[in-house]
This record gives sequence, structure tokens and C-alpha cells, in this order.
Amino acid sequence: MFYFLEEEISVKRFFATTVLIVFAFFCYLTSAIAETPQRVIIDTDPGIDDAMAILLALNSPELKVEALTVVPGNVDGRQGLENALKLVSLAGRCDLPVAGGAQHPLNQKLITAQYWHGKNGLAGVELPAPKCKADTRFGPDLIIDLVHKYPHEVTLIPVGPLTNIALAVSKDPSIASLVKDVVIMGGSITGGNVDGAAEANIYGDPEAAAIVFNAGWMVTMVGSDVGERTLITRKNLADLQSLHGPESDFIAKLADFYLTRSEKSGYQGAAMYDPLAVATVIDPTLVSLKDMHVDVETKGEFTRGETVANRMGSDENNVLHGDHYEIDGVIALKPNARVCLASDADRFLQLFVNRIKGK
Ligand SMILES: [Ca+2]
Repeated sequence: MFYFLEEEISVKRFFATTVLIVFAFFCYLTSAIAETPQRVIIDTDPGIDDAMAILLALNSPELKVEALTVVPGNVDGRQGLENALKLVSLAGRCDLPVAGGAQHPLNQKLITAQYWHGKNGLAGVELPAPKCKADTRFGPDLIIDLVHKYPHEVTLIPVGPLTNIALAVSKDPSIASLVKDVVIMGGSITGGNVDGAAEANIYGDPEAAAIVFNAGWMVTMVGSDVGERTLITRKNLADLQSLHGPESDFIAKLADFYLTRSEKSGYQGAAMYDPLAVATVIDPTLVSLKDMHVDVETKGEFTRGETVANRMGSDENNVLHGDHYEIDGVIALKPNARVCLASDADRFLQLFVNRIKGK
């Protein structure tokens, strides 16, 4: 009787110890996962808000930036590469591969945006000549290589026209199932910032955008409509200027130029387009997303470059009956995008300013 009781106690002890060990291992695993930075590649056309996005990423422990790839957009490819190299030089990150890519959109002429970004794309602020050297690989090939090197771990963050991403996924469609996520700054579901319909990154290369949205992966779309409700203000600028350092002084100059340009156009602040896309990867709770099917208009007289989002998840099915069509139910559409509907602008701006100040 006594013997059985002892055995029962030791079984209970063994069971309790096992549960404790499993629980401790689970806690370790959970914290290890939470602490492992996410690998990202930023495809960029720098660009004032690109510079803000890149320095936000480089100052965020949640991210491990694996490469910058440069696409023509706000400035041409040569200027963009020089700007990207100056930015990583400023951040002391010559270890980071920075590669040039396409030199023009797939099917139209390049449209640059010095009007918004200053003559050199960086508000006319002259950074020292870059210490860092360009990687000799072609940007889209570097993207393909890194996605294969770290399968299911790399998040692409394209914050310019989608030319490089389209070239990469066209050359190697297998990357569509090997990336972790594709978080683009681009598009809009409530009107454009170029014209009534189109957002600038999509308008800059609509054919590339159509390839990217139809590549078989889910695109997280952080559009200009949400960026324009996520504004950096003079108050945020004063906060940035309260602590001096090479990066915060540089970003403060950019923000001042960008705010002045935006105020002249009647805005209350400057739209944080590209940094919001990066912040969405740092902390997804900063935005709300909804799955939708998004098509890119490549032909419309007034709507070329529009991202046409289907909120219902279906199209009507019209069937020919004699001399007319009749609606015969609906055809379900598979979502291809997680569309950003809103952001927590205050919390995002606080994160942005703190990270640039090095907090
Ligand atoms: Ca950009």
C-alpha cells in the first residue's frame, strides 16, 4: 500500500516537472521569436519620405534590413543610388548591400518628382559624398537571391514604383511563395495623389504594379489615402529638433522642407507615406487591414494607374439572354491584397520621432 503511494507521488512529480520544462521551453521559444528581427528588403526611390523610412528601419530593432534596392521614381536611378548610398553612409551601415536596379519603367517614360522632394530628391540637403560602395548585383537579382537564401523569412517593402519587384517575380515566379510578406507603399482606394484616380508609385509603372498584384502572393497595400491621414506636423518637427544628432538633424531638415512644400499646397502636415509602410512591418497594430481583391487599371483614359479595390469580394455574373444580359448570381473573387484602411497616426508619429532621435 505504502509502496504504491510512493510510486504515485513520483509519477505526479515527474508529470509536474515535465509540464514545467515544456512551459519554460515554450516561454523561451515565444520570447526568442518575439526578439528575432524580421528580415526586410527595402526597394526605394529616395526621396524625402524614403529617407525617413530607411532611417526608421535602420533604427528599429524589430527589423534586420538585408538590402536596399533602388528603383527610378522620385529621382532617376543614378541619383537614387547616390542618395541611398549617402543614407547608409550617414547611418554608418556600409555593411548593407545597396544595389541599383531598373533604369526606367516597364512600358512608359519615367516621371520624376523633384517638385515634392527637392532638386536632388533629398530636399536639396547635401550630404557628404558616400563612403559606402554600391553592390554590383542587379537589384531584382539580389532580391531573388536573398529570398532563396532565407525562405519564408524576407518581407519586401517596396516604397517606389514596382518595376524592380515586377522584374524579380517575372524572372523567378517561385519567390511569390517564398517571401514572408510584401508590404507596399502604393495605391489608394479613395482617389489618387497624382490625379483623381492614381497614386504616384502605381502611376509611375502601372504595368509593373499589375504584375506584382497578380503574382500569387498577398500584397499588404499601405496606400496614399491612409498616408495622407498620417501627417508629420510642426509639433513633431519641434520634437525632432529638441535632440541633436547627425540623423535627427538631417531628418529635421527634410521634414521642414517637406512640411513647407505641403503647407503651400494647402495641407496641415506632410504625408508619411513610406515610413508608414515600414512601421506596418515594425508593429502591425499601428494599422487596420482588410482583405480585398485589387486590380490595377492600365488602360483607362482618366484612371490609368488606379488600384481598383473590390469591397464585396465578388463580381456580378452577367449571362446573355437573347438580346440582353441578365445577372445570374455572383462570382466570388479571391483576395490578393490586405488593404490598409486606417492608421493610429499619433502612436506612429511618436514611434517615428523616438526612433529617429535614437530612443
Ligand atoms: Ca518612395
